[in-house]
Amino acid sequence: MTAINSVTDLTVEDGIGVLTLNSPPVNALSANVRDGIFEGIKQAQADDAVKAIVLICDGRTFIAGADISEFGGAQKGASLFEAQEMMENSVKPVIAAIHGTALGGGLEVALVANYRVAVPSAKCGLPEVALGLLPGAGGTQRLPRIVGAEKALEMMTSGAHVPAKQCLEMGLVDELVEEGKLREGAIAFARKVLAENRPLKKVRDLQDKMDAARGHPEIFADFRKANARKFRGFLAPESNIKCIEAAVNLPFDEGMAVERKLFMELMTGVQSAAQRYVFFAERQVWKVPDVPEDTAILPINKVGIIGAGTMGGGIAMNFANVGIPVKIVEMKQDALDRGLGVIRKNYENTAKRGRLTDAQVEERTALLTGSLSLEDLADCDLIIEAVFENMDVKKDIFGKLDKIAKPGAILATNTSALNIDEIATATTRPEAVIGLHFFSPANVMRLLEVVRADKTSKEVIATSMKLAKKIGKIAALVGVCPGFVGNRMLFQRQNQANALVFEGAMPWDVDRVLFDFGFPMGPFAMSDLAGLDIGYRKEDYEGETAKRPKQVRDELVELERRGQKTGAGYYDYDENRVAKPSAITEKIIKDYAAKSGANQRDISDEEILERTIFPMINEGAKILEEGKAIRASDIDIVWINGYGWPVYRGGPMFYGDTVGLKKVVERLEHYEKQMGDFFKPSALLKKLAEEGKGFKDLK
Ligand code: 3H9
Repeated sequence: MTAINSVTDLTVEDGIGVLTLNSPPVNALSANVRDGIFEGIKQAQADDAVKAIVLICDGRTFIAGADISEFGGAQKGASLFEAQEMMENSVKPVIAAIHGTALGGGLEVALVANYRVAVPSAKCGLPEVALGLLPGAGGTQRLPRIVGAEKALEMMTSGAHVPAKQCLEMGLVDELVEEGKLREGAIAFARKVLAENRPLKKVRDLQDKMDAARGHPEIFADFRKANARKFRGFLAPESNIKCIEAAVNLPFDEGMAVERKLFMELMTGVQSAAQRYVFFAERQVWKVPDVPEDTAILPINKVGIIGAGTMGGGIAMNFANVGIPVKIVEMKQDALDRGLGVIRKNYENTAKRGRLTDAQVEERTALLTGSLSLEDLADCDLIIEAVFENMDVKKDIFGKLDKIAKPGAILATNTSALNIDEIATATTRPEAVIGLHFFSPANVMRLLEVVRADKTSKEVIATSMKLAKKIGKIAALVGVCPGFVGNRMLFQRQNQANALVFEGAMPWDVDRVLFDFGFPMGPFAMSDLAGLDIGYRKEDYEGETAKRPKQVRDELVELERRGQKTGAGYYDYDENRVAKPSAITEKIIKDYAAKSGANQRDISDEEILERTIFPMINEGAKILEEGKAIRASDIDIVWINGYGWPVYRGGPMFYGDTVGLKKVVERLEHYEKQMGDFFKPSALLKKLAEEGKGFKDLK
């Protein structure tokens, strides 16, 4: 064995040179790996004992792409292009041997080999689009030459990790070899190439599929049209499409020039910076500084859920989906039957769309059992309370659970607003109490706020985070405060959305500005979707129990404008649920403002954006000051995964840094002067702004 460098070695086995890369965790194309490929292939070619070369990786995966953490830094060692050229121009056949994932630059390396073999569990993909990029090492020109324009469009704009069997069918992989025997299989394949005297096939020379697509611009027009909604706001999908068009219409080298130009545009742009930041934020969020990786994890083999409503049912599905039995407790048989019925319907609907088999529907529903007695939760390892938001009711339940639950069980609440420290006082084991704040629909939404109370134990935190990962959520650990992280910041936005309407903007103006910013919908459209009567109580604003004045929303509900479900809310809806601005709503707002003495005026889009978004950034800073979130990027994860914040803007804290905290503070102070304390910048925000820093500089 010859060591090429610290991460690469070359062994020669009976005529086959095996070049092995070993750069944990994912063999990303750092300088050492690029050098290793360049030098290794060069040496293998110079070695007369080597007749063919196998490129293989140690560890969990083939090359998972360029080293994202190196982006933007000075280039050291061989460039990726130099390493690729060395492979593509090799005078001896090169075979890439793939296990784990060949992604991005990793697949682009495999694409300059003459042949590719893979184990059945391997996957290949060009996921650059998810980083706001396009494959910048020839992937946009080589992939379509193998799989054709249509499949390349799908793969590159979705970033999908395509299973090896499908890769074989598409010709992306030449042969599958036995699982666990990649090295032997790849060597045997190399021998076959030599024995059969197969040509030194170069993907760049394949032209048939490009010729077939040329003269069919409708392939691209149709694809753009079909995906317009999905791609809205993102720059990278369109650039990926343009590169595939170039592959079809231009000679290889000219296509490469188009790829380079568009890659550099994306790479230096703010969207890709945001999406790369989110990539690392999603991995960072799992790390809890004071809860070490080796903290004991409690076994969770059975889950109990209290409440079979929409929330309880959705939560239950998460566990059944991964094979964990769930017992659901309700107070009344009909509510229990209804809840279990809704879950079954949900599964059946998924099966109808082909995403579950009938057998899976049966397996999952069989894991769910109902009960009318809390005592039946005695053998559960985790119990999640998901009843309505009332402190007395919750404390009563936790007091009872304390007596019923087995020692070591985790007692969780799904509250979105109540003080979990107070709930924990109802038990004699506050260390077992934690918040698991799921977002509706709980079986769909990716976010889970794991809420740590004062006395929650490290084991309970570590177990909750691990379990979140198991059920496919992305979990952010947050502290107890009103609304926790997500809703606390939402209150700020909602406050200003309502204020703006009071001052002269219409709901559709506010919604349009936030939609154009990149949210899937604005706050008023969202209210119409959820139902304006959620939490509505006439006694809150009328009679002796009144605790606030009557608002626009109350008037709308009184007129039976309860949102989409009644065909009208803030908006009017046609039979296809298409929203139109409503003259009735406008009149209610104008009358309300006149009665309250509001001086309505024209409000610019810029003001709408600043007044809805900047107070959120300010609140995020307060959350950090108070230690209710571990890092600014955790807050961004909450907003991207729980509230539809556009990922290409990186989350509210990243956006604050993009705008510049100096400007954010200036604008907040401007509004503070006009409208008071609501806009007062937090001490942390002011300090960072004064020092010319951003949230990214916080340690
Ligand atoms: C590209 O290739 C551009 C080229 O077209 C052109 C250039 C000219 N770089 O996800 P995990 C780290 S763009 C640096 O938890 P898993 C990750 O941060 C790239 N670091 O593991 C984590 O670190 P830590 C296109 C990376 O088993 C650790 O590895 N490629 C990279 O759940 C483990 O990661 C991609 O977009 C990287 N490329 O999943 C693929 N990848 O432990 C990105 C990972 O300190 N990667 N790390 O937190 C993935 O999708 C997943 O990591 C993978 C493994 C599926 C490979």
